[in-house]
Amino acid sequence: MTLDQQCLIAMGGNLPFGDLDPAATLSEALVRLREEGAEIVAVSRFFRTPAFPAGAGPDYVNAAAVLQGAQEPEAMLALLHRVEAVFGRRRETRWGGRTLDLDLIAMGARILPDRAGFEAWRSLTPEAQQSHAPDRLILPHPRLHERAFVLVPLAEVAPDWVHPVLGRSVREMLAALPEAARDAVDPL
Ligand code: A4P
Ligand code: MG
Repeated sequence: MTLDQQCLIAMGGNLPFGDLDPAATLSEALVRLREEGAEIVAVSRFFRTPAFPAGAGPDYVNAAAVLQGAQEPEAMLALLHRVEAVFGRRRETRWGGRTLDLDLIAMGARILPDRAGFEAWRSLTPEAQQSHAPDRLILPHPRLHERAFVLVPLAEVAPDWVHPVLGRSVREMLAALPEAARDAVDPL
């Protein structure tokens, strides 16, 4: 697999879907992704993580996976959205509780829409982040480098992936986070 085809996804959920608790939903979502043709090459362990922002509902279960990304990024995001919908995902509040969130974290070294567009999303204030959701695909995911609930699982499956704008590997981005944030991410 060339670097540019390495497709990284983050998975999360903190609300039950029918009989499925969030960990079961994540497992079933992986089955469904395979059925829909995704080639999953690695999956991290599942982790229990405190909801962000603090107090925003029950703990999450988070994980990360590497997919073989022969598709265009937009097609991959559409697939992720289809699978979210199968597991009851509703979009009500930004950062609100959810049965399943599948985010496209990166596709190799691609930067979308372009460096300036990425930087504009990356540098939003926390308030603007909460009230503005992008209406198009941003890659890499503009918050990945700040989040232990993304980086801890990602470090198990893609420790050496290098952020094409920040120039740091997953391992390095994770090491830069406060120890308390890393320690709050607990394997199930
Ligand atoms: N969009 C643009 N770029 C991307 C991308 N790279 N990946 C668009 C996924 N989606 C992308 O996303 C909002 C819009 O961003 C969509 O139109 C999509 O096409 P969304 O999934 O509808 O809404 P969201 O999930 O609220 O946004 P997002 O960005 O996925 O939320 P976050 O920032 O990931 O936060 N706490 C813990 N502990 N664990 C979590 O997993 N997740 C969130 C969601 C909040 N708190 C959490 C967790
Ligand atoms: Mg999402």
